[in-house]
This record gives sequence, C-alpha cells and structure tokens, in this order.
Amino acid sequence: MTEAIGTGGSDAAPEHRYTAELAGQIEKRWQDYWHDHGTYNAPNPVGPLSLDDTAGASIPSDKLFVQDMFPYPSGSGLHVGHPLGYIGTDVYARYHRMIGRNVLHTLGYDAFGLPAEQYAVQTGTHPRLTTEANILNMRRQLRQLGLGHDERRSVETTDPEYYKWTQWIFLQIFNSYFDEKADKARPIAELEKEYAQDKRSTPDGRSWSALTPVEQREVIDSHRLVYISDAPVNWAPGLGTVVANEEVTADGRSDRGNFPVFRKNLSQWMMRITAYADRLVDDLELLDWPEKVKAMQRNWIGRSNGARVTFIAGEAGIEVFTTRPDTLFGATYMVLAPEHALVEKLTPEAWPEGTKDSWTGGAKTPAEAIAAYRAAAARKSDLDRQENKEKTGVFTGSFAVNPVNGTEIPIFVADYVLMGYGTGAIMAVPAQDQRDYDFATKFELDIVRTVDPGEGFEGEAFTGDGPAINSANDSISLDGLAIGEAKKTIIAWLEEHGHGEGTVQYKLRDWLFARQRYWGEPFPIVYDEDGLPIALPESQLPVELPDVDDYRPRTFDPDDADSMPSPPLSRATDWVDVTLDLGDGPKKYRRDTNVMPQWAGSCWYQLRYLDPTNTEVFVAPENEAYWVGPRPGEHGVDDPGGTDLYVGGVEHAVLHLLYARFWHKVLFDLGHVSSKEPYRKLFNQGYIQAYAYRDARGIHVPADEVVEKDGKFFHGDEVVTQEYGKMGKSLKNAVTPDEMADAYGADAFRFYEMSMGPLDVSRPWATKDVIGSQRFLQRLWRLVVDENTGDLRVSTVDATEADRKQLHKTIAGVREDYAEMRFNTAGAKLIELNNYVTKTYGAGEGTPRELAEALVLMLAPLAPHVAEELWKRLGHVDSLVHGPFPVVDEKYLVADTVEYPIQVNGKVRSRITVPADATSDAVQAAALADEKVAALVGDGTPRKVIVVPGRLINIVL
Ligand code: ANZ
Repeated sequence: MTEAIGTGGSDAAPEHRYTAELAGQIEKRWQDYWHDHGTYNAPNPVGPLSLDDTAGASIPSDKLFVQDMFPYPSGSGLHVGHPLGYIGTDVYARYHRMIGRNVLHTLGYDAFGLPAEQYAVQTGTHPRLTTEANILNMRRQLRQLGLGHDERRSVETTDPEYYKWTQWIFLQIFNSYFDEKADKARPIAELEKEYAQDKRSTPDGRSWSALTPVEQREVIDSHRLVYISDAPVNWAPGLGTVVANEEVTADGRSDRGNFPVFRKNLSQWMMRITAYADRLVDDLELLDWPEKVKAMQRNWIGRSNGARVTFIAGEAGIEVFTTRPDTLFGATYMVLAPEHALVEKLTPEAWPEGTKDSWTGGAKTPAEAIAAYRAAAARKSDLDRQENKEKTGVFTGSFAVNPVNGTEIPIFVADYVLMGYGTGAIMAVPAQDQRDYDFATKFELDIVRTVDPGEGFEGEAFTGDGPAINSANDSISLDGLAIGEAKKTIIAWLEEHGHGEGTVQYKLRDWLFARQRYWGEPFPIVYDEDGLPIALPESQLPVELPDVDDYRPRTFDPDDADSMPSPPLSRATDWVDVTLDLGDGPKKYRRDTNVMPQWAGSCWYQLRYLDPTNTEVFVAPENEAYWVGPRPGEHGVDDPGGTDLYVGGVEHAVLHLLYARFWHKVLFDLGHVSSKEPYRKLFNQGYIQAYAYRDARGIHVPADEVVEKDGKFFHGDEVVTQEYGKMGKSLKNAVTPDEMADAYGADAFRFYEMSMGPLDVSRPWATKDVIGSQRFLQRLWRLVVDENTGDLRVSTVDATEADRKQLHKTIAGVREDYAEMRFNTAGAKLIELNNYVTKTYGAGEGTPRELAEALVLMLAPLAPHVAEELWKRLGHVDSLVHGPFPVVDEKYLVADTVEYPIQVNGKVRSRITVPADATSDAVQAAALADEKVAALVGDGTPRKVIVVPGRLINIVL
C-alpha cells in the first residue's frame, strides 16, 4: 500500500520547527558526542575497563546488565522489525542509567554461519570480507538509532581474539567428565587418577596398568564431556555434508537441494548435554523466564519417569521402556523399531501357526516381509514416522512372554517406534494408548482394558486416571489402585522378581557438534599416529581458520551412500599436516578438519561482554561476580545469577538457550564462573509484521506500489492479493530504519515502535502512523523552543498546584512503566502530560521550567537525541544520560476527591464523588441526594445510613 512518507514540515515551516531535517542534524550531533565522550561506557571492577582509581572513584554496587540476542550480520541489513527488541532494551537501560545504576549494554555479532559461506562459494569472495562489510553496515544502521551501547564491549564471534576463548571453553569441556555421584563436571585428570589407583574398574575388568597406553586413552576419551562417537547421522552425499533431522524432508531427502539422505554411522564430535538433563530441567525453577519457554525446554528435554521391563522371547530378552508400567496386564503385543538389533534373531524361517493374513505384509516369509518393511522405513524421517497417520508394520514371526501373566504376545516391527528413544522397543497397550489402539484395530490384535474408564466412556484408548482393573496374578494385584499407586506397586514387584526396574528417560540427545563446512571455529584438536584426539595446549590458541581457495564442501554422486564427508579444511593440506612440539619434542600431527556448529559462539558471548579485552582469562572472576554473580539479597536465596534482562525472539526457546545453559553449567562446575545460569530473566519481544502482496502468478510485488481501491488492491492495473505476516526483502515489503530516520528522524521512529503496543505482542507495521509520533515530538519541542526565533520559551513562573498534581502523577506512572517494561503506556502518559502543558502554556508567557525539564528528562529513554538537545538548550552542561530522573513528591499524589460506592440493602446501586475532606454528614447528604438512591428510598426514610470514610456508604431500607 502506498503510504505517504512525509517530513512533517512544509516549505512554509518556521525555521526552528522540529522537522525531520532538524532531527537528523540533532541526532548526528549527539551520536558523535556520545561516541567521543564514551557516554555509555560502563566501568568494570577490575582490569582494563575499570575506573581510574587514582581519581578516587568507586564503582557503584547497583548495576544492571541488559542483553539482546545478538544478530547474524546478514547482507540485507536491518528492516524496521529487527530493532524492536534493541530499542526496548535501550529504553530500559537508559531509564536505569538515569536513576543512577551502572548499566552494561552492548551488542556483538554472531558472525559465523552459512550465508557468508554460500556467498563465498558463489562469488569466490572470502567470507571474512562479506562478514565485515555486513557488520559495518549494521553498525551504521544501529548507530543511527541512537542505541546507548558500550562500544568497547562489542564482540564478533569470527574474531580470532574471540574464538580463541570459544576454543578454550571447548577444551575445558573436552578435559572434563561428568561425575554422576557429585552430579557435576570435574577435571578429567581426577578420573585418570582414580583409574590409575584402580579405584574404578576398566570396561573389561583388567587392572589399569594392564591396559596399553592407547587402550587407556580410549577409556578416558569415552568419559569426556565432548567425545567422538560413531553415531547414525543424516548424510547427503549430493550436498557433501551431514544435516540435522529437521532438515530432512518426509520422503527422505535434503530440504536444501533435494538430495537423497542416508542414515549412516559416521564418527562425529558429540557434546554430552544429556549428562545435564536433570539440572537443565530442575534449574528452570530458578529462572524468571516466560512459562511458555520453560515448557518448551521441558518438552525438548522430555524427562519421563517410567520403567524398563524385560520380556522373554525364546533366547532373547527384549527390554522396553514404558511410562505406564501399571498397564502391563494390558500389553497384548510388542513392537520393535525396524532398526532394532534383535529383529534378525526374532525372524524365523516360516510364518508360525496363528499368523493372520493382515500381519505378513503379503510376503511369503518373515525375512522377506521384514526386509521390505525396513527398506520402506529407512526412507522416512523420524518426524514423519511420529505423525498420526495410518499405522503400518509387519509381524516378525515370534512371540514374547508377558512377565505378569505368562501370555504369549506377538512381536511386530513398526516404524511408529523409533530407535533413538528409550530402548527402541515397546510393550503395546491398545486400551490405554491411542497409537497402539489404532495399530491393534488394523492388525486384529487383542484389546484388554486395565484402567476403568467409567460408565458411559466413549472413545478408543482411555488415557485418563481411574482404578486399575483386570490386573492381578498370584503374587500381585493392582486392581482398584489409581495410576500413581499402581505404578509404584508394579515397579516394586518387577524389581523384586527381576523383570525390570524404575527408570527415568529423556528425549534429549547428545549434541552433534561438528560440521563439514568452512566458515566456523576450527577445533583445537590434533590427531597423532594412533588416530586419537589430542587437545592443543592453551598457549597454542587460537587455532586460526586457514585461508582456502575453495569453500565448497566436497560433494559426491547423490546416490553414493558409501561416500564419506570431506570438509573444505581437509584440502588445506599445509594446515592439516603439522609438526608440533606438545611437550615431547617435535612430532607430526593431523588437525581436525571439522568446524564447530553455528551455535558455539553464542553459547557464552555475554561473558565476554563483561571483560572483552582481557588477554589473560575469558573473564576475570571479579568482573563476572559483579555483573552476573548471584545476588541473593536482591533476588532471593535461590538466585542463580546471570544477565539481568535478556531479550530476544521466542524462536530461540530451545537450541541456543539450551546450549548456552549447558556450557554455562560446565563452566560453573569447573569454577570458572560464580553464576549457575547465564540468563536470570528472559523476555520475548513480539514481531513487527506487515502486509505483502502477490500478483496472479503468485509473485510478490513491491508493497509500497500497491494501492487500495474499494476494498481491492491494485499494482498498476492488476489486482493483487494481500497477505499478512513477516517482513522481508523477498516479500518485497521491507521498510528500513534508514528510510524512517530520513523521513521522520530516529527519535520519532523509536517512539513509534515503542508506542505500537506492549513489547511482547506482535504488531502490524504502518508507516503512515509514524507521523503521529513525530507530531508529538514537535509539540513537545514547541513547549521549550520558539519555532520562529529558536529562543527558549521557558518561564521562571512556578508551576501551579494543579500542574504539579498532573506532573507527579505522570512521574509516578512513567517510572513504574519504564521499570516494568511498559514502554507504550509510558509514552501515552507523556503524551497526556504534554497535551496538558500545551493546553495550559502553549500560548503566552512560556512553559514553567519545572514542567519543561521534567518532560524532557522523562522523554529521554524513548527519544534520547531530542531530549539531550532540549536539555542542553535549557542550559545544562552535562548530558542527561546519567540522570537526573524526576522524582515523585508524594504530597501531590493525594487525591482531592473520593469516589464512594453506595450500597442499598447490600447491593451496589450507585456511586458518588465527593471532596476528599468532606465530613460524614456531608457524604451522607450527598448519597441521599443521588438520583438513583432517591428513587429507591422513595417517600420513606432509610432505617440506617452507614458511612465508612473513604470506602463506602451503606443504606438499609
Ligand atoms: C506402554 C504404554 C501404555 C505407554 C500406555 C504409554 C501409554 P514419553 O511420555 O514420550 O516418554 N515408547 C517408548 N519408547 C518408544 C519409542 N522408541 N518409540 C515410540 N514410542 C515409544 O512416552 C513413553 C511411551 O511411549 C512409552 O510408554 C511407550 O508406550 C512409548 F497406556 O508403554 B508406553
């Protein structure tokens, strides 16, 4: 839609009107001033960024650390949706700076990643060049918004001085193991000592000294928190890289490039995040985070309490994981995942007696049926397999014995059971599980209820609570017990009889940590002639990413499942093969040629903000303790510490926020940080959304060229369709902050973004509405500056009593709004006060200084440039960035009238407003004079009239 972008000024505008042009000059000037004076630099307790203590200055104990989720420096720059959160945190940070707190706010760049690499592949430009150009552009865009960042603290994850410490943290994790008893990470050296003293038994029971050095290293390596494992991963030879589960389509191809994907065991770096599953769930309780995000983390980790139960099938024992051991008497068949290792063993030569036709998949032998079924299942993704579709499966030809009642139950292979969860095998209970119910109906299997669904239950599987039924044998009865009790009872019985045990199961998997790409952090790892990994010493960090000519991962014939990934770094042979002295003289080594995944740099960046130039440690303990250490006095005894406010999109609810919590906990365990958690408080900002338009071919047309006529939308003569959603270059509806700053000034743009609604709510963008914010700033400007002469129009007259009431009500409300992140209502209150002052003093003598100054100061967090300008013109030498912020005088908050509800025979019938100092008699008289009350009282006299001063009036008839 065409939206006129106005300047708010016309040719005839008075010379000193606050036009976009004037705003632009003011903004540029103050940005330079802030930059030159380091206005937003926050001092540290120790190190290079600390205060110069020869001046006798001391650091305030009251601090605030505000953090944004840092951006990827994309080539398309920012549109107006991106800075919504950055402006929000800036307003918040500015308010707290003005009330005297030491505020740390900065912004870095998460600059490794695919787009720069792909661009490099296409153009041959080094990703570093593209990345740096993009960062420069974003810095320029952000600077023009007047964000109050401590520029000294900005980091780029691609900077060797930064990723040196990412590699260092990797080594801390590599050099640790998880001590289950202590429930924490400990240095791997302590484990080695335990082995050496034979305090721990080796996997095959030999004594430690009987193991060869290589065997010893393999044992130790298997305990590390980051380890190499031969895990099944999705390998796309046509793409030349492994891809995540989420990147595989329903028909088993890569979503990028549409290449076949093969499940292949490849040796890959894994991070043992599963060791922290319990703490990652439990410590959510300590965090001030949106409930929704906590729930997403809980689901992702997927902790389930249940039991492992062993079913005997001939020679084999099949272990299943179930969350409902109480339903064991209703287990009428079993299912193995197609990939389960026991499938072959359980496949006899011929179909046994009792095999129903529907069980065989039309195959002559079990082996044939299984082979065909497996091949079909291999082409499906896990996601696809879990979808609620028609169930498929085949009978293995074998039966297992249900341990509680001795019944022989058939064993199936079906793809709704996944190999990667639990044991990859289930006992199926159709009466209580819908998936099993669907399967049982299709394959004509028994359905035995073991939970009483109650009278008149309609439905198939009953998943609710109820007393157990049909659940007894000679030695145990669950009948009559509710689910919880029944579970406990059966688990005790299983354990006693050796059929199983209670257990906890997690959905969380260890984190696949290697990528066969170029633009990422190299691993600080080399391999010796035994092919085992060796950590490089700290003194050899950073391991710098070498230059290469070709950034492409090596690709293969898309169908060549036997090919092996060959990362771009493997071609840098001069770099890969090195001679190093690692303490035992120069030797030949081979470097690891993977790079770390995109998430690595963002796992810890907030810690580097605290001490960005420290060359000795990644963060000095004093600085960490000051900015993010626990403060039980302020936040309660359980305070885990962490960033005081972290703002970003909800799309990071799991991956980034889980990985960062995991790394932080390892660092905590090893004593490198005093905080248990990285982010004490999290806030998800909403999104700025926009309309986009498509023509008849479905192609997007530029939104700013579309006009609306009679409810239809036209691009030229062509009718186009409107859709609502994201803003973006490809949707041709992006509006940039640059355009907005040019057309209205950055302050008007900031004020508009904050006025659009509560920060956590998504909102539609409307360029035409920005002018409303500009007009507000113009009106406020006019209260202080004469538009024609440029002179101050502020008077020395005292504000009246009425003015002060209005003012202090505003101060109280605005303070609370800023503190509670209600920036839209803070803005609304300022508009209201501004209207009041304009009405009272807009013409004539000028605005009482008291009012003008308070307005300017309160405006500063939202519109900092114009506020600084007016403050200066009001005669102040110092910037207002560090305050003062207006303080409430309580005496003006006392209301001068009181509203009384009037109850007649116990029911509120009316309300009256009387002067606050009215006597009881006067209140009573006023109540009886009220029209509605008079009508109810009629001709009679009330039996009783009670006045509760300041609260209510009660009339009994
Ligand atoms: C018997 C049963 C009876 C189950 C019942 C559920 C309800 P969550 O809660 O997600 O942990 N299951 C176990 N392993 C599986 C696998 N590899 N693939 C697919 N399903 C699997 O789910 C645990 C439940 O999901 C387990 O409890 C098992 O079915 C199934 F009334 O066992 B249940």
